[in-house]
Amino acid sequence: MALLNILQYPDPRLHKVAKPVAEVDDRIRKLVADMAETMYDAPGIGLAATQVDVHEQVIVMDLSETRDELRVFINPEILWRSDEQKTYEEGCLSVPGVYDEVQRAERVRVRALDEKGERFEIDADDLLAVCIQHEMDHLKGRVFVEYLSPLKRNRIKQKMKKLERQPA
Ligand code: QAP
Ligand code: CO
Repeated sequence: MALLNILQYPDPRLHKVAKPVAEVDDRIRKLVADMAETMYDAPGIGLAATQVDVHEQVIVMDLSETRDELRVFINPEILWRSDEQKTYEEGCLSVPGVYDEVQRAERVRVRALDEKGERFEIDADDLLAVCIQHEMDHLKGRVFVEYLSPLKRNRIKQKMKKLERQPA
């Protein structure tokens, strides 16, 4: 296992579009293991491959208090989204220290492959629905701050540039 480097906004590589995984093989399972280690170390609740500069459709997530319920989504597709929207205060490992409200579908039905390559479907609500939509956005090259006003986004860019000059 290995810790991976997490790209920091506004890195242009965060806007690359991820390709579907052709085969869930040992290479992908190693990526999943390394992404999980990176997410737990951060610590975070979700991480998309795009954030570690791998442009393939892989997401890891763990919303449990005990940090022992890893969820893996490979080639995820949204089959259905509710008309009802919900606002949630989101953050992102690629935009540390920044939290703001984003409006998304309250519930979604998702189809994906797990780390064995087996297809599954889930109905997600609450934080799971928010997190899946946030992470699937990463695979399309979209970061949550792009839903905020241009004024807020520019302030965040300036803040991130300052942080870059003074690394923790
Ligand atoms: C995405 O985000 C998410 O700013 C996952 O300093 C977040 O794991 C989906 C983190 C909220 C839905 C709701 C953020 C860690 C972790 C920070 C994360 C930070 C340290 C964010
Ligand atoms: Co994120």
